[in-house]
Amino acid sequence: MAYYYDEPSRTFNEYLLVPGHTPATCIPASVSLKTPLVKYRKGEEECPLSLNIPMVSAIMAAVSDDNMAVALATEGGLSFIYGNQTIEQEAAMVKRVKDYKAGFVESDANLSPDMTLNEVVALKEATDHSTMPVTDDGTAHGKLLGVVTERDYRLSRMSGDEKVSEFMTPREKLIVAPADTSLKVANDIIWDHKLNSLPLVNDDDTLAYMVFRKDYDSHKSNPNEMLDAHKRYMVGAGINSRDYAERVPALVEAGADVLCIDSSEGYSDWQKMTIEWVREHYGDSVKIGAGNVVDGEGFRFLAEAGADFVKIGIGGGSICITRETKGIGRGQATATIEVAKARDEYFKETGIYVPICSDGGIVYDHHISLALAMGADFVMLGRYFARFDESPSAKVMVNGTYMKEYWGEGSARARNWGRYDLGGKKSLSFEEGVDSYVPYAGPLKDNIAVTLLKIKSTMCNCGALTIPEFQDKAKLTVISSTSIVEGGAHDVLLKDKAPYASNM
Ligand code: RVP
Repeated sequence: MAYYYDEPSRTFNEYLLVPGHTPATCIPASVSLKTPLVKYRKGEEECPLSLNIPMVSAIMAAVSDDNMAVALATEGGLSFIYGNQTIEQEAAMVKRVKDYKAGFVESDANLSPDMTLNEVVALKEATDHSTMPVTDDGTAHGKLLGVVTERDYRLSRMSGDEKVSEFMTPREKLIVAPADTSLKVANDIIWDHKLNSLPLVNDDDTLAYMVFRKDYDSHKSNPNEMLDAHKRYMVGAGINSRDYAERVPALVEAGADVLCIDSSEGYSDWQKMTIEWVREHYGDSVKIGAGNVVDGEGFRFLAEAGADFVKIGIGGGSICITRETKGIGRGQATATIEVAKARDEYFKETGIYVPICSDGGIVYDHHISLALAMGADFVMLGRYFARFDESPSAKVMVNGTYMKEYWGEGSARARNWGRYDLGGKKSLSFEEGVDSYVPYAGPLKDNIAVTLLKIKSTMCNCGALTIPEFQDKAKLTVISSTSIVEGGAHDVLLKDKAPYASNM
């Protein structure tokens, strides 16, 4: 006879935190959101890889490319580059993140000397950059011949046909520095000479990077940056349980800091075999997460198989229709609570703490706080990040409002058969995801600042300065459907329909 659970499975929206005592020392500015990403012997050793904020971006083509990875690592989180692309493409994205030197810009607005003023203006509009290096071949790494800024031309007085070579500031008048100049020294030169930018050149006078005054300032104001031992941004990468023997070496070679098997349902022998292959070839030096599961049994299976972290969630994603098409899944809150219990039991038995990640279904910022309180070490978000400038998808105007495109990995658009693989032929026979729009929300940095402040404030309401303390002290209550109504603005006529949650 089938097994029946006694309780219905619940979503985050059905829970609230009941505040605890807040000591005077407990203020958002003192809260640490540092959290483990991979397994370790808690109490005996330091976690070898921690996140500075408990947020990672989803393994999705509409969410996590190298651009998103740099933006999120800057804020203390981590992206998992999507795996539904060729091995070469994914490895190249990982490498671009690892090669990215914060503050050292590979110019994407470059001129050749025989381009015209009209072309300069068009390039400025297209890229939004007003400082443009001039190189012999018009590329970011050609021989440096000069620089054009807005101070070099006057549109009202000059003909659009005038050549760049006639009005650029030529190389001999430029202050430049060698390619291996540190960011700090580059910044000193910028200040000493009252410059806005400084070209860094190689020995043969080809252009290496540009350093801009504003970038140094922003580098200094990101204390949470996720950096590796060589001060490079950290990045994760998605893999599947089919081509791992080729994909994993390429990603490791490219510098991926952590891998994650991307599957809609991970309680399977394929995941075990993938982890075993990684252990056999790399021991513990390559970190690999697995999932997704929704109960304690699934967690234990993957923990015993050697997963470095386990991801939770089936069917809760905003673009996911797995529950409708296949009838499998579980309310995200219930799944998180049960897996957290299994994680704690496993820790008690073995001394090994396997971090867990609640993946999908985060609609409001406070859902992140709930997931953490329920025992998640970090959360994975797709829709949340898809809304920002840094996501790879197109920004489009729909009915007078800016939107970003956002589609599921199980949609016909993505055709990510690897994620839904159950053996057999390599194809996606039916859809488990949809193609959609999400409201455009601007830069990641601004949005994440608000989200983190809300999480920290909630933690203070519960008297907690760290995530483990929060998990220890949290008091959670299931709420009735009428209290959910009471929780929003009610019985008033709203003047402004703008959503009050930043995460809408
Ligand atoms: P959300 O943050 O609610 O948008 O959910 C993102 C998550 O949804 C992903 O991390 C993944 O687990 C899941 N997903 C991605 N594609 C699909 C699908 O097409 N069904 N689901």
